[in-house]
Amino acid sequence: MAIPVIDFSKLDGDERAATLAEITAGFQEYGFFQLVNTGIPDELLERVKKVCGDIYELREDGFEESNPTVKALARLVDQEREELVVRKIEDMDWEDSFTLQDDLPWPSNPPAFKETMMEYRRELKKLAEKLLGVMEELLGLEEGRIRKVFTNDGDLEAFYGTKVSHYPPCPRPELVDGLRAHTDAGGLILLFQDDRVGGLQVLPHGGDGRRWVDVQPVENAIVVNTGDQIEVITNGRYKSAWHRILATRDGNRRSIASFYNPVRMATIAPAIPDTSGNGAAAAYPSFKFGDYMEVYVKQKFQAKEPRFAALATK
Ligand SMILES: O=C(O)CCC(=O)C(=O)O
Repeated sequence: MAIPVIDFSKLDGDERAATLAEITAGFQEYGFFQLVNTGIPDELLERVKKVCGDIYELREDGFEESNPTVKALARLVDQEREELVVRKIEDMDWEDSFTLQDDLPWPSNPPAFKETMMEYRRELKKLAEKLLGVMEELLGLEEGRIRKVFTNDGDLEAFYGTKVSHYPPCPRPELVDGLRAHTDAGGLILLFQDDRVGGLQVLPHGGDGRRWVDVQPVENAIVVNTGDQIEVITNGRYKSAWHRILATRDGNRRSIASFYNPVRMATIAPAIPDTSGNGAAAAYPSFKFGDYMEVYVKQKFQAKEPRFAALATK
């Protein structure tokens, strides 16, 4: 089972219907797919790789010297030398990351970082909005319906954040994950991952629920996945998928994840009828996204169903 790679440029041509069918399968059967020919200039993507590589060079010493996970792993390896029993680290991740939002301060070094990433974020936001439109069409919702939910009926701009991460080489990848398995909390996630260093794995909906599938690096592709809020809005039709990042011994994996989410005060509720045939058992609650996030931050690496249940009883 391989994660689909879809040529997004075909959406605007004779192969629109076939492309829509591929996107439907991506959302429903896998929860993840990759888009190529998105319209984002390769030249911009090359600059993004360069400035993100440069910024990590400035952060690298800090990661090695003071990252808590690096320290925890070093302690574990010491214990192993003393022949004590050691167990995999289950409460930390082997990653270096920071977040970009238009209204928060940005790193000023390297000088080209801010300008390049602002340009990149504008492109990704356009792509996210186009994809939400595609999703509305596929679900038979009126145009702009999901955006209306995300913006609290047009009161505010949808939340849009970008997480810049590196997963540096890890001496003992069997003792810690790059990022532990989770589903994403929000709406639509667009990920620009490393061209060469893999590590992202998904549990596809159409699989046996146990076998992790690699999201293979594809040059200049954008990986798409959906979060828990899209699962509720689509009444379970587009479920958020479990994914994780394996730590690797060699290579420093870069990933830039853009999150297009509802605002915290947005009311999230199913927008289409339940077609699962499971009746009441499949019903999702209605809640404020901010309330969901309060539960999510404490339970990110646990199953999502208790989170939905917690919101149902509020
Ligand atoms: O780094 C990645 O490729 C994915 C990151 C991710 O899943 C997350 O930050 O929630």
